[in-house]
Amino acid sequence: MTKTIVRGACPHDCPDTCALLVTVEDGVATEVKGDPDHPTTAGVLCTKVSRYVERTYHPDRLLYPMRRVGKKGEGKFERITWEQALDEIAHRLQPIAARDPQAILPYSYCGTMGLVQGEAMAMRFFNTLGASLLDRTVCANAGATGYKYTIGGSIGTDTEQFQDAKLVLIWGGNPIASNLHLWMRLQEAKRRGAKLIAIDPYRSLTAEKCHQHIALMPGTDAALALGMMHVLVKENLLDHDYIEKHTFGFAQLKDRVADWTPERTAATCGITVEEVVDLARAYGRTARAGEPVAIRMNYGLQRVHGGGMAVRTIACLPALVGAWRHAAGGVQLSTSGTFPANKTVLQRPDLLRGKLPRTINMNTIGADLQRDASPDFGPKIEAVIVYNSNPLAIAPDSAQVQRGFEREDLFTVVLEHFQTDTADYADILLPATTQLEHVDAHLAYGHLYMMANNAAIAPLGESKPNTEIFRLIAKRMGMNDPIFDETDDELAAQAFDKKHERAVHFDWSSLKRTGWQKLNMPVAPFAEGGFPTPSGKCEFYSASMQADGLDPLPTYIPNYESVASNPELAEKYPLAMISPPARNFLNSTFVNVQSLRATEGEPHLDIHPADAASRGIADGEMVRIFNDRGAFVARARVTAKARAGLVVGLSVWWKKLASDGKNANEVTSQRLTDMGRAPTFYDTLVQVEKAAP
Ligand SMILES: Nc1nc2c(c(=O)[nH]1)N[C@H]1C(S)=C(S)[C@@H](COP(=O)(O)OP(=O)(O)OC[C@H]3O[C@@H](n4cnc5c(=O)[nH]c(N)nc54)[C@H](O)[C@@H]3O)O[C@H]1N2
Ligand SMILES: Nc1nc2c(c(=O)[nH]1)N[C@H]1C(S)=C(S)[C@@H](COP(=O)(O)OP(=O)(O)OC[C@H]3O[C@@H](n4cnc5c(=O)[nH]c(N)nc54)[C@H](O)[C@@H]3O)O[C@H]1N2
Ligand code: SF4
Ligand SMILES: [Mo]
Repeated sequence: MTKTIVRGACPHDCPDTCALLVTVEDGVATEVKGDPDHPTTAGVLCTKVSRYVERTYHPDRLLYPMRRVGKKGEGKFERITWEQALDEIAHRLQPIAARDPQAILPYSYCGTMGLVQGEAMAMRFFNTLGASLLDRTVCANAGATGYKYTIGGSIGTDTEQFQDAKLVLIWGGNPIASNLHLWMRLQEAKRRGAKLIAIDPYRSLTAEKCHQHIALMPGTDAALALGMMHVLVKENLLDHDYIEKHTFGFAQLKDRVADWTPERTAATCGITVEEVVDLARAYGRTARAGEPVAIRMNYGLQRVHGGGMAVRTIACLPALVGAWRHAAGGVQLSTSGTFPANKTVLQRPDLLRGKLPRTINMNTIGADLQRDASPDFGPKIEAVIVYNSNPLAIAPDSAQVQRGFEREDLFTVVLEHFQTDTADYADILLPATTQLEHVDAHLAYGHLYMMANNAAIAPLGESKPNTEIFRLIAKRMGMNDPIFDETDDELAAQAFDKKHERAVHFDWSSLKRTGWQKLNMPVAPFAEGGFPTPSGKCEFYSASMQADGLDPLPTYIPNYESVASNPELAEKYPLAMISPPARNFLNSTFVNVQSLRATEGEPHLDIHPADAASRGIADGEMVRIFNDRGAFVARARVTAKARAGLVVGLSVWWKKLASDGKNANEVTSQRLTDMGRAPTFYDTLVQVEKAAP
């Protein structure tokens, strides 16, 4: 028997990007473990990826190319050869491309975060074709845009420093479920005497374990930050020296927060005046005492109308109290902007040769698939190629998405590991390799290590890496440019820009051996200012925002669906619904892994005892959650974890594995955020009633 250990990287859309050690015995992967030597992984994996072997050898893995034989959505397929699959794809795409290649749309997101298996070969193909561009904004773009206005880029406090913070605000994040390795640091901080405060409408697994939990209404975070600033100014809990040297627009900010009294703030957020004042004092006084105060802001708070503005506003707080002076102070939203990833070299936008195809926003796919050709929209979408994503489950306003994919005249190709909800709508379904079967290079959005993934085992069945599938389609369509001959290792070797000071030491062959290598980065990025904004300062006032038609100062933007902005709607649908990630799923990935689904059980809806009582709903009963867009059923958990006025449906379930064939996205909307063209999953009003038996 031969037994080897292969170094890998977790490919999932998770900030932690763990370093993996894969045990391979006689060509079969038998165990996936976390690398004990990698500083953030520290030998620990989440429950999901601990089951990666189960997922990889799952009896339902797609192993052969398939052609649809049933109706769209029915899920009936017949096996075909790769030759037949490629011929059919080329045969269907070529005439469309000849008329107008913009009628062809890629639809992809972060099923894998790999720089190679993500968009490298795929975008070379779509750029050569001149296909529609996809705005890949389903997740983080409101927050990233807001953060950029204030700080200048996705750069923040290093995860490896958080254990030394004395106060940590966990703001719109649930690290026990979605950022486990930061939680491990926060546990250490707690042992060293730090106070942890969760700011979250829901008593999440994390909020339960913090010293304090402030349960504000969804979408009111900017108001809370403005109220905090009001108290910081009034009680002079400020670092005037830092403000003077490293910030821009303090005088205007001071005016702006003047009328954000604790009373107004508390009323807006649905919390108490004491909670506002005490939070500001804890933050300001800890900082004044010379101790590090850190904020872990996460994406949960930016999936609402004013999500970008909320992040931009919260990002002002550390500079006001001088928190950036400490390595363990400041704020982290994402570290992805620290990486000099070479996306232009990998994806080759120059292949568009000066053309600028129209852009389709992935959040409005439901509506856009149903649009006819028009001067402002461009051609009707005639073909979609889906990879690394499951839009039927994850995109908002699911009934519309389904209607779009049902179109008989739409040609759909899906590259997948499994027959997902989306795969059921494919005309041609192609088997893709998993992370154990292909090579990739990774950045992270929760730490500062460049990561390598080696192939541990041979591809199962006839599955192929995304790269290889796009190489083959490109060639079958007559694209002979040598850029389609580059191997995955050649692509990975170009993943980071060696000319950039942070990555001068990047070398693919050594990275493959060691698995991970830290970027060159100062330990406290903004201790001496140096913000990558236009002014070089932390921008309380942003001229760029003004130029972009936004309020240049922090402000509060109410949810689209709230009493404040739409009282009539709120009367009909009085409950705010959020659908954040379940611990044992990763978006819709892993829902079909039996052991993980068994832990989650079935779709639940957490509802406050008062809201349940007034509807005659008892714990454990099936309920129907609905609004004008649609409805789905779930089993009620009557619990004060959901604050009054809020219901929570942990997500993202595969629809076909739910009793009614639906999930939470039946009720979410296609409206976009204030900035960043991002979705508003958590800006949703619903009504709940007992389900008909
Ligand atoms: N186990 C697991 N881990 C994951 C994922 C997963 O699906 N499962 N998904 C991954 C991905 S793609 C992402 S983007 C991240 C997301 O991870 P996070 O950024 O942590 O985001 P969410 O889980 O969306 O929300 C976190 C918390 O925000 C709260 N929240 C919702 N609305 C608001 C609000 O308006 N204000 C405030 N303050 N809080 C609010 C929710 O109740 C939830 O507890 O996690 C990644 N990690
Ligand atoms: N209601 C609600 N909806 C949400 C969210 C929410 O909190 N609530 N969260 C949103 C967020 S933050 C995000 S990021 C999106 C995530 O949406 P998606 O990025 O679509 O994520 P997944 O649902 O995990 O689907 C990824 C698919 O890619 C496949 N895949 C993985 N690796 C590969 C590969 O190498 N090749 C190929 N071809 N396929 C592969 C997996 O099998 C999986 O089916 O969902 C969003 N939708
Ligand atoms: S999903 Fe996140 S926590 Fe789990 S192994 Fe991957 S990177 Fe680590
Ligand atoms: Mo995400």
